[in-house]
Amino acid sequence: MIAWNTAVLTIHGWNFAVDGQPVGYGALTSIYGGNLDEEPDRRLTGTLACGGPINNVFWIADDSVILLTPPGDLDSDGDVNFGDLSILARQWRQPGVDYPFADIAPCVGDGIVDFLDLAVLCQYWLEGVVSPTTI
Ligand SMILES: [Ca+2]
Ligand SMILES: [Ca+2]
Repeated sequence: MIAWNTAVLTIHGWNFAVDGQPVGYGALTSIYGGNLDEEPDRRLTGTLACGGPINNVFWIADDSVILLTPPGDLDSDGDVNFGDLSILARQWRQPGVDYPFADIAPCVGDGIVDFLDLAVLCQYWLEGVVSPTTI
């Protein structure tokens, strides 16, 4: 993965680690704040929201951000709270065609926002709310 300029890449999942060090939910940013030539390669591991592994070298530079968020973080702000519940409620019993997309369960969606989707929010409720980190 390469992120630079002002790019924002959001990854929903859990058990994230950078270079083998466990990290919480939050923003991965450039170490030196410069261009890609100045940044070391780093490795991101973890589990994606749909259960698949992530194990990738990444480079990040400038003001770009890789945001690590829990499943159910519908507004991609790094946590699961009332903002996400509000989005889900507005799409309740609908196909979840609005953005942000609330049809998150089963894994790739099933065409309806219902209790399966609500269950994901409940499972990760308040994850990321306390002390989001910049790594
Ligand atoms: Ca959120
Ligand atoms: Ca669904």
